[in-house]
Parts: sequence; structure tokens; C-alpha cells
Amino acid sequence: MEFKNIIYKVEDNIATIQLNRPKALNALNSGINNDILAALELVKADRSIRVLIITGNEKAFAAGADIKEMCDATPSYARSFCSAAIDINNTLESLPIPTIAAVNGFALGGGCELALACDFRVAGYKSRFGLPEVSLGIIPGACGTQRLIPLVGLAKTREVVMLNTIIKGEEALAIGLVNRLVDDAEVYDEAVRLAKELMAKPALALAAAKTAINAGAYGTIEEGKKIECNEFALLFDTHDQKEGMKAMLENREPKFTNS
Ligand code: DAK
Repeated sequence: MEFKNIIYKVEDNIATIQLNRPKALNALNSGINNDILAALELVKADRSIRVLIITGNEKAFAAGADIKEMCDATPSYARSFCSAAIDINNTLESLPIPTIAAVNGFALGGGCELALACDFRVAGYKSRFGLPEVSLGIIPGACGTQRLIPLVGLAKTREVVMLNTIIKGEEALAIGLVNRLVDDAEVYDEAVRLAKELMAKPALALAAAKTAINAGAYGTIEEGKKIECNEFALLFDTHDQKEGMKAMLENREPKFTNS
């Protein structure tokens, strides 16, 4: 499928959504949001895809929601525009495969929220993360405040949201906002390396781990504990649990079938 505002490809079981509005620093307008939503449907429908990478270009992952589109919006337009951003981020969070944001340059506002909704973030030294919405007279609306808290804690979240402090790559690594920091030219390749590491693991165990982690991060710990226990038990109905444990006992490499 051809898209106007993104480039979508699938290679070696890895899907990549590249945001592609370079002149606007990949600002997220309705057009690009709709393209991302449509691409996510393709990802959901293709069982061969094991990891999704979202990336931008060398100057920007995404500099936020499109301010030109939002500036004169009415509340009802804002609501429909907003629901697309929320849908995208919730879909990323609930996909049964790992997701990686490969971030060069600016990841601001809605762009930062998009990166936060991914399971992993790989960034370049020149990356810049921030939630500058308060300076525009609004607040983050695609769950940025909620996803930032479990990652970096309340004190840092208040700085980023209320003081609009911009976090540079090195600090982002230090505070746990990104998982890997590499030379700017290496960001996408590093994301692919990370994807391949993940693909060596059994897919059903990864999906269960994602469900349990997100339950604890965004729900109550009590709910998270129950969900973890349930996911744990269900995995004993899989080939890969038997194979993983037998391989360990037989001192050999496991042959996972993702079943
Ligand atoms: N929207 C629209 N256009 C943008 C943009 C944005 N967010 N960011 C950059 N651009 C455009 C610029 O207007 C410029 O366009 P032309 O003038 O060439 O036509 C072009 O991209 C290049 O930008 P600059 O010339 O400004 O480039 P610089 O390198 O000088 O500066 C910058 C880069 C990233 C520091 C600067 O562009 C900037 O401050 N951009 C705005 C960053 C920002 O405030 N982002 C947060 C936007 S608010 C919600 C969901 C989500 C949201 C809200 C609600 N709900 C579900 C409720 C999200 C809100 C936001 O993200």
C-alpha cells in the first residue's frame, strides 16, 4: 500500500513505519495520523511481522502534533484529531509484538508521546525529547504525562511537563527514557539489531511479558500481579515453553517455533 505521509516497509519480519513529512519536521497532522493508523492495521494483519520500528528522518522523529492544524481548531475538531493520536499510541501499546522508536533529532509533544508508547527507544546523541505543550497553552493529550511517570518518575515528569525542560540524548539514557544511545547515523541500524535480538526470543513469551509489564506500569500493582500470574500459566500450553525448558536441561540451544 502506498502512503502519502509515511513510508511503510516489511523486511526480514521487521515492519518499519517511517514518518515522512520532512518539511514540517514530521509534525503529526490528520493525514499522517491516518496513514499511521492504516499501517498499524497492516501490521496487525500480518502474522509474519515480529517487531515494529517507528522512525523519522535525521532532523526529527516528530516535532509534535501539527500546530498549524490545531491552532484555530474548535473543541469538537480537537477531540476527533486527538482521538487519532490516542488510538495510535494505545494500539502500539497493545500490539502483541515488541515496538521500537528509533529517534533522531526532535521528539517533541505528540512525537515524544509516540516514542513513549513504544516498548523500546533507541536514540542518537543529537536527539531531543520534550513535552512543550504547556508553553502552547495546552497539556500533553495523548497520554504523555501518564507514560512518562513510570519511566522517569514524578520529579522528572514535572520538569518535562511543567517547566518544559528538553532532555538531550545523554540525559535521556541516564534517566531511563531511552534504552540505547548511539551515533546519530547508527540509530536505525541499532534498532534493527535490537529487533533481531528480540526475534531470537519466543514470540508468545514476549507478548505475555509485554502484557504483564504494561498492566503493572499503567494499572494497579494488584491487577498487574494477577495478569502476570495468568500470562505465566497460559505459556505452559505452548510448544516454546516445553522446548525452552527441555533445551536448558539437555544443554543445547532451543528451537523456538513461536507456537
Ligand atoms: N507543527 C507544525 N509545524 C511545525 C511543527 C509543529 N509541531 N514543528 C515544526 N514545524 C514546521 C515549522 O513551522 C517550519 O515550517 P515552515 O516555516 O518551514 O513552513 C518547519 O517545520 C521547520 O521548523 P523550524 O524552522 O521551526 O525548525 P527549527 O530547527 O528552527 O526549530 C523546533 C525546530 C522543533 C525547535 C521548532 O520547529 C519547534 O519548536 N516546533 C514546535 C515544537 C512543539 O511545540 N511541539 C509540540 C506541539 S503540541 C492530544 C494529542 C497530542 C497533542 C495534544 C493533544 N490529544 C489526544 C488531546 C500534542 C500536542 C503537541 O504536540
